[in-house]
Amino acid sequence: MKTQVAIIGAGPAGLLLGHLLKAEGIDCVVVERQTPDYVLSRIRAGVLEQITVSLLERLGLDGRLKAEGLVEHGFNLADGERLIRIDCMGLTGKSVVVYGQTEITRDLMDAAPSRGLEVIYGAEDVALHGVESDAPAITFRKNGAERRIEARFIAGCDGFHGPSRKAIPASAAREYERVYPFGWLGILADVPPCHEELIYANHERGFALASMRSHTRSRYYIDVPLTERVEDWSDERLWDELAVRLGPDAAANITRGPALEKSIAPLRSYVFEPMRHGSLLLCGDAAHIVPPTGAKGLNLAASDVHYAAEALRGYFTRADNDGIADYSAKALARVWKCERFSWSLTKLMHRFPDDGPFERAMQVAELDYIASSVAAQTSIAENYVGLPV
Ligand code: FAS
Ligand code: PHB
Repeated sequence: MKTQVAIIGAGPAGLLLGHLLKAEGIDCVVVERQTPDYVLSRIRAGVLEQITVSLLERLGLDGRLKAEGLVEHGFNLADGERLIRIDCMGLTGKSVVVYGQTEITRDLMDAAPSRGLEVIYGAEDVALHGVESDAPAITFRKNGAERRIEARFIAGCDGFHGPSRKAIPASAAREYERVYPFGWLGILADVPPCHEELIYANHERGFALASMRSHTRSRYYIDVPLTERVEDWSDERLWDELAVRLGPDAAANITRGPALEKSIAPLRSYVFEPMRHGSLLLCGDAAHIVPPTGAKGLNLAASDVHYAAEALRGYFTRADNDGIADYSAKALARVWKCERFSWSLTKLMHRFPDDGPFERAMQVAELDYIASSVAAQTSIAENYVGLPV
């Protein structure tokens, strides 16, 4: 089989890139290890920046997003005594949209057949070949049969654990990583949110986040030591802890209900450079991971895909190779700014095991400063709604 771009991974990055390329008449195929149901079962991001919304608008795939997404003009930081509201709309003129990653993936998945985007699910042992040549290929097994796809480019959209990054020789790569000493225990429940906007809380017992998926479905998180197991946390124990950490005002509005999903996600900051090697471009979690504190993971995947689609469009429609040559530097410039924001907000809102009184005093002072400074709030707001692409 021959195509112009072989895409590995049918998460948001791979599906979004596939649709953008098809819309430009560029031939591509998406190859995914899991089944559609498995991909949709993963509960992840919830907050969309304008770049993500605009890509779905451009594809005409924003119907459900517009109907069901919650436009949020601000969010809140809680320090155990008060809510500090960050007025994103007032400070930046922009908002965010609360709409689950699962729903975006579903919209992209459902539209693929009618738009001629081929997605091959259940592909086993995907391997990359000849990424340093102009004629790379991927091989895989499907229903026991060996398959090979030859392409001009490979887009590695296969997440943190996929094979694409590993196809770049260590001698050409640089990695940066920080693993955090805690994970996020998340619960999804069909209960109304406790507040109309997100609340990120730094309580003496630890971090909590009150988020949502709709007016009737909520998503909450607390940070837990890496030794914790999800079976150690009954729904009741988790609702009790959320009520304490989010503070009495939010707690008074918490509606409890059975978990539809409950899981612990590890947190890390990670960047892999370069994001292009020969004919291989990396997009999304295949190249970088952020702690979810800044709600950047999914949105960075979207900006990578925006840059990659522009570069590939230039190559295939104008024989312009500059976009391909500039892709890595351009994508990494935004990646690093988002890594900084996600790391700094994680540092501000979590209690680290090695923190002493001084580190706690710095957090109190920074939250105090944010509460009293329009400049500080504007900086947070412009990062949260999404830096320019
Ligand atoms: P994805 O990981 O979503 O997709 C990669 C795809 O490649 C998967 O479907 C996978 O099955 C496939 N794949 C992997 N190996 C393969 C192989 N060998 N062959 C073929 N296919 C292969 N971000 C936020 O903004 N907020 C959050 O709250 C949040 N929570 C998260 C919780 C968890 C547990 C994780 C892991 C991530 C979370 N993220 C969050 C980040 C997340 O939303 C990612 O940024 C987003 O999924 C990135 O999308 P992709 O780059 O498409 O990677
Ligand atoms: C979510 O709703 O899952 C969510 C929202 C904001 C974050 C992280 C996760 O920063």
